[in-house]
Amino acid sequence: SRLDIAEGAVLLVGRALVGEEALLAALDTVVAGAPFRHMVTPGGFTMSVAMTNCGRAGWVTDRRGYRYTAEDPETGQPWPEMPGAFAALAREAATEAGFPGFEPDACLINRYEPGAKMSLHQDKDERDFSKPIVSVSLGLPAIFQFGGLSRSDRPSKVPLQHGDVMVWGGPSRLAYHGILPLKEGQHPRLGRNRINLTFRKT
Ligand code: MD3
Ligand code: FE
Repeated sequence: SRLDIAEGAVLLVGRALVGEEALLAALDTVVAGAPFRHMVTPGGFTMSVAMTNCGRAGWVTDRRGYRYTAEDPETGQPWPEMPGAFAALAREAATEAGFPGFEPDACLINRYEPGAKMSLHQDKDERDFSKPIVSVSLGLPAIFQFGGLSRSDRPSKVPLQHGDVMVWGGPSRLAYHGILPLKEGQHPRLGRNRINLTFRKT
């Protein structure tokens, strides 16, 4: 089913379950080429979320700042190619949510273990905010916090389950958002992990 969360923000419940096995197989291939790692923020904190990327551009952070790179800084090699199953899902979900023609060049892959969280933030490292962001939740459930355009707007809570796809466009593109600390659990296919694929046009 399709749920409108806010203007431009659409939750496609279970949308990634069709083709789930192809998606998870492609994920394994990407992670074999570019393993998860805990990056460091410009402020010197190690993130609780482990990250990797695929596609022409990958999001990285270190003491120097946040940016997109063509190469994995751990290896100097290009990030793994965006799998066809990833690109197709992102494009189709964006179209279903009212944003046709979405061709992401970046896929950030976040891995949460129990206790990991992502504090409220905005995604502002891209050039064209008219393009949406598509995010795919896999594995353990999480509670997503969705705020407004100002950090002080009280966020609402949206539970996200394995297979859910969210599209954030229009006025929602610059909303503050975050993930509450993951609860303990076991997922039949992904164990003690939540994986989030975030597709962006940089
Ligand atoms: C709403 N990731 O990587 S994805 C991120 O579940 C990030 O790992 C979270 O926030 C995660 O930056 C949330 C959903 C998401 C992504 C971008 C957004 C929601 C968004 C941009 C604007 C508004
Ligand atoms: Fe974000």
